[in-house]
Amino acid sequence: MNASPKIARARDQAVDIVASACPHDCPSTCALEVERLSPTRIGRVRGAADNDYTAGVICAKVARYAERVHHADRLTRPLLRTGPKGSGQFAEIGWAEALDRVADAFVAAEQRHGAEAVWPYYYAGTMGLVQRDGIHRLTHAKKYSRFFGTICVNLAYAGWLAGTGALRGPDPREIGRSDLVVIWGTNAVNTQINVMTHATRARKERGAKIVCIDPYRNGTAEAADIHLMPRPGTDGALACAVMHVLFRDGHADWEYLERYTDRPRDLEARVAAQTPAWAEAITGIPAAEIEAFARLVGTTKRAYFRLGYGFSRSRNGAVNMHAASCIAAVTGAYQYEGGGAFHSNGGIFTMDKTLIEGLDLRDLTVRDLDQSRIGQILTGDAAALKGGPPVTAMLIQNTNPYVVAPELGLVHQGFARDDLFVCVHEQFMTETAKMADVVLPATMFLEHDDIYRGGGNQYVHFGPKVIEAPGEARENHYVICELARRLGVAELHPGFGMTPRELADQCLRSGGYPGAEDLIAARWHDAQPDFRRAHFLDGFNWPDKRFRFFPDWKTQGPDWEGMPEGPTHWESIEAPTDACPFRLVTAPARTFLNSTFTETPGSLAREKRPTVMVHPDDAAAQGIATGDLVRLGNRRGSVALHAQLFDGMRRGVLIAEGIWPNGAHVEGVGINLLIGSDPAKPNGGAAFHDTAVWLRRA
Ligand SMILES: Nc1nc2c(c(=O)[nH]1)N[C@H]1C(S)=C(S)[C@@H](COP(=O)(O)OP(=O)(O)OC[C@H]3O[C@@H](n4cnc5c(=O)[nH]c(N)nc54)[C@H](O)[C@@H]3O)O[C@H]1N2
Ligand SMILES: Nc1nc2c(c(=O)[nH]1)N[C@H]1C(S)=C(S)[C@@H](COP(=O)(O)OP(=O)(O)OC[C@H]3O[C@@H](n4cnc5c(=O)[nH]c(N)nc54)[C@H](O)[C@@H]3O)O[C@H]1N2
Ligand code: SF4
Ligand SMILES: [Mo]
Repeated sequence: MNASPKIARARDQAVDIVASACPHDCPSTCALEVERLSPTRIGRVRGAADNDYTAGVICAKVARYAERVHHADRLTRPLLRTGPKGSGQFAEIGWAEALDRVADAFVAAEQRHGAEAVWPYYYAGTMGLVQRDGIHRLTHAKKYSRFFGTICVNLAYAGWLAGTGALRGPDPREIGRSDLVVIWGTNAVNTQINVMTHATRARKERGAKIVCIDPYRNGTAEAADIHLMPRPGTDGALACAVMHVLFRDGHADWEYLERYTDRPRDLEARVAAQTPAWAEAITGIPAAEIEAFARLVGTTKRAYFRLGYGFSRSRNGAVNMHAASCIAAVTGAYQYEGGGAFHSNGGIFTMDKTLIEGLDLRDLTVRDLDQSRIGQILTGDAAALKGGPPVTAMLIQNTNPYVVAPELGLVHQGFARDDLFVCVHEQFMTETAKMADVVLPATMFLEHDDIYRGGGNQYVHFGPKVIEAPGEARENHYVICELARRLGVAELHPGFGMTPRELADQCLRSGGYPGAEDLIAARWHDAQPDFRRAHFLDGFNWPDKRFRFFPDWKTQGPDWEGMPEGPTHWESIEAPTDACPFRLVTAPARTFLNSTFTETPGSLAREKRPTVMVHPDDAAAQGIATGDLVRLGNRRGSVALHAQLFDGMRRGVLIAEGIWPNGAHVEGVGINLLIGSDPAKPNGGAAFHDTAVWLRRA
C-alpha cells in the first residue's frame, strides 16, 4: 500500500483519513478529507474544515464519491471492439496486446498520411497536471497533430486579459470581507459552491448584499438579494449602462482613473449614449433596476465582482467579459480589501511544465487542431484540417467529445468513420468509449498520485494514491509512457522514465513550491500573491501599467478583426429570427459535472431526465404543458426533451440544464446537436449558451 499520510485518526480508530484535492474540472479545487476503509475502499469524502477557502464545504456529488469509485460499471479490463462501431460489442484483452494494437494503428496511420494523421485528444476530466497534461509529451515527441484546447476558457480569458493583462485578481477569500458581492454569469450554487460560502459569510457578518446576474432564476439567484436577468449575450449592454450611471452621477473615481487606466475620458464619452433605457431595450432588464444596481455599485467601495464563465459563452463573450471587468476600474474598487473584479487565478502559479508536457520537444511548425472543431475535423473539412492530412487515429483521455462537443451531428458522423482508429482511455463506458476500437480502463484520482492547483482559489495540492484501483485500471501516465516505448520515442525525453510522483516533485520545485513529500505533509500550499499585486496597486500587466478600457484585441488572438474598439453591446450573437425565435442556454446541472456523474445513481435521481424550461406565456402560445415532450431545432437538427414550465426567465429564453448522454434523450441525440462550433473571436471557443432555436410540441 502506498504511504499516504494519515492526517488524523477518526473517532472510531478504524478509519484512516487521507488528505486529497478534488480533481474535477471545477474552479473550486476543494481540499478533501477521504475516509479510507480498507486498502481498496473509501467511505465519506468531506471538505477540509481548516482550509480557509474550502472551509469544510464541498458539493454533494463529491461527498458521495464512493458511489463513483466503487461503481459496478467501472471499466476494469482493456477491451477490443468485436462488432460494428458503436455496437458496444467488445472482448477483453490483455494490456500488452491492447497497447501493441494502439501503437500499430498509430504507426500505420503515420506511414499512410504522415505523423499529423494522429491526433491525441484530451481535456480536463482530471485537472491533475501529471495525468492530464502528459499526453502532450507523446504528441510532441512523435510530432503528432497538436491540440488547441478551446472548449472552455478561451472567450473568458481573452475578455479578462484584454483589460487587466493578467489572469489573477483580488484574493477570492476577500469575498467574505466585501460589502457587495456581484456573482456575474456563474451559477455558483451549482458550479463552485465555495463562492456562496464566502458570500453568505459577508452577508451574515457585514450585511453585504449579494447580486446575481443570470438569464434565469437559478439556485444562485434564489440565494441572492438582487437578481438582474439579462437576455443571454447582452451583458455588454448592461455593463455599459452601469458605467453610464457611474460617470453621470459622480461615482467614477477620477483619481484612480487618471492613475491606473488608459483612456477614461474617452470611455466616459463613449458610454454617455449608453443609457439604462438603451440597455433595457437590449437586455430586457428594466432601466430602474439598472439604475438601482449602478447606484449600489457606485456607493459601495468594497464591491467584489466574481465574473464566471457562463456569460462568456456567447459569440460576443470576450467583449462582454471585458465590459464587466471595466466597472471595478471606473469605481476604483480594486483599491480596497473585498473589492475589485476576479475571474481566475490561473496566472499566479509559477511551476514549469516543460518536463510534464515535453515542451522542449514541441515543434510549432506541426499543425494544431481546434478541440471544438472535432466535428469538422473528423468529417474532413479542409480548413479545419488546416490543409493537412485527414485525422485517421486518435488517443482520447479525460474527455467525452461524443457528448460534450458542439455540432454533435458532425461529431457523430466523424466517429462512425471506418477508416478512423480510436483508443479511449476511460473510467466508464462513455458514449465516446463505445465508439472506440480499443478501450483502456483508467484509474480515478484516489488511485494515483497527482498535483492540482486552484482556479477560483490559490492553493496547490498533492493528491496521493489512497486506494488500489479495481481490476486492471491503470493511470494516464502509464499509457503515455508505454505508448512512447512502443513508438520508439521513450528515450527522447526523461519524462517518459519518471514516476508521477517524481514528475510532480520536479514540477512543484520548479515553481518554488515545496516538493512532493513536503506538500503532502503540509496538505496544501497557499500561492496567493500579496495584496498590492493581487489588487493591481502597482499597475496592470501592460508596459504602461494601465487597465485597458480600449483593448488591443490583437493581443488576445489571431481572429480579432471586426471586434469593437471598446465596451459595448456587440451584435455578433446568434440573434433570434422568425424561423428560430428562442434563445437557448445549456446551463450546468447541479449534480452532473459536464458529462461526469451522469452514471451515478444519486445524481440521476436528482436530475431525472433531459428537460427544457419554457416560460409559461411562451408555452401557452403553443399549448405546451409541463411534462410534454417538445422539440427544439435549428438548421443543425432537432432534439426532443421534456418541457417544464418556469417563469424565472424572460420570454423567448429557453434553459436546458446538464449535458446528458445522447442515449438519455428520447431520440438518442443530445442537446449539443444544436450548438454551433464556429470559432468565436478573437481566440476560438464554442459559444455554448448562444443558440437560436424553434420550439414545438413533439
Ligand atoms: N455542477 C456542476 N459544476 C460544474 C460544471 C457542471 O457542469 N456542473 N462544469 C464545470 C466546468 S467545466 C466549468 S468551465 C465551470 C463553469 O461554471 P460557470 O462559470 O458557472 O459557467 P457556466 O456553467 O457556463 O454557466 C453558468 C451560468 O451562466 C449563465 N449564463 C449563460 N449565458 C449568460 C449570459 O449571456 N449572461 C449571463 N449573465 N449569464 C449567462 C447560465 O444561465 C448559468 O446559470 O463549472 C464547473 N463546475
Ligand atoms: N451544452 C453544453 N456543452 C458543454 C458545456 C456547456 O456548458 N453546455 N460546457 C463545456 C465545457 S466548459 C467543458 S470543460 C466540456 C467538458 O466536457 P468533458 O471534457 O467531457 O468533461 P468531464 O465530464 O469533466 O470529463 C470527461 C471524462 O473524463 C474522464 N476522466 C476523469 N478522470 C480521468 C483520468 O484520470 N483518466 C482518464 N483517462 N479519464 C478520466 C471521466 O470519466 C469523464 O468521462 O464540456 C463542454 N460542453
Ligand atoms: S465543488 Fe467542485 S472542486 Fe469542490 S468537491 Fe465539488 S466538484 Fe470538486
Ligand atoms: Mo469547462
